[in-house]
Amino acid sequence: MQPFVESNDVLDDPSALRKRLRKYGYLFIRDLLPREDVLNVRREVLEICRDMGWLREGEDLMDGLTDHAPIGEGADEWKPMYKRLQSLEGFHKLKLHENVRRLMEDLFEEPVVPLPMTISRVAFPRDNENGTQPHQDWVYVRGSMSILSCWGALGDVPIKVGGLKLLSESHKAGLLTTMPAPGPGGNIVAVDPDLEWHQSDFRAGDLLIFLPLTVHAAAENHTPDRLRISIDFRYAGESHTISQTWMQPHYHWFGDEFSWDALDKEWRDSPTARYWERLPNVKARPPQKMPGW
Ligand SMILES: O=C(O)CCC(=O)C(=O)O
Repeated sequence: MQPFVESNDVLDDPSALRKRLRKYGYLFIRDLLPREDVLNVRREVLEICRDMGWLREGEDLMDGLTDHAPIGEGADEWKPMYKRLQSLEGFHKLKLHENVRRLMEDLFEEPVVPLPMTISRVAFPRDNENGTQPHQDWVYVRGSMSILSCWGALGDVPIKVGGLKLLSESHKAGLLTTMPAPGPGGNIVAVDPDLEWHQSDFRAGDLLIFLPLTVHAAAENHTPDRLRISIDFRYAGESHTISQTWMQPHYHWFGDEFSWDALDKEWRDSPTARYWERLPNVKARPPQKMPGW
């Protein structure tokens, strides 16, 4: 395991940033988002977890300590937590921060569109076999092969708590065959043993940006009691096609509870709500079918 190659040194050099992205299949930028904004969202998510009875009583809320049996994504007990989480304006607003937008414009060399669907994982300890398995995002995201994924920890996530690990240079192998697997996404790809996994401690505000063919996975949580909470979202250049599916909230397939009408009720008048309707060029199209799917 190698640490991520940090790219803060070339943050002001768009062509060097693009070169790094092409070489490794990812960029790791420290402190791209304001730490306080990320920690505020962490606090709100942990308040929801506390209300659900998931946290160990008598502990500091921000430590996110649990003694609850693992609850898997999509389970009945998980749904009310996730509906409240997806209703947080601050959660959806993080991806719109100008630091992210500016970086994306440098990478795409044109105005950009943040994809509305924004994902959070609230992953329990003692549940590593159900973590996200090695996969490529394009299988889920579709649309342009250049759409960039961004992953950030909602809080400080040292290596022992897991975070995200990524197979450096794996995008150079093209689109890989998937097999069914447990955990979010439900698929796994074979990992090239000649390539190296990269992983580092994440601090609140750091962002890992990667190509849709870069293989990545949840790293194991080696603690007995720490929740690992994250955000992931995607960006496209405005001339790139986005799958219509990604204009919807995450888990919209669960029905009206997970529609924008249900989720943004409290902040409908804010600039965060339906921002994509005010963008001049959004190329949302029905998702392509994949051969064999
Ligand atoms: O956080 C996770 O467990 C998975 C996130 C992921 O795979 C992604 O951002 O594409």
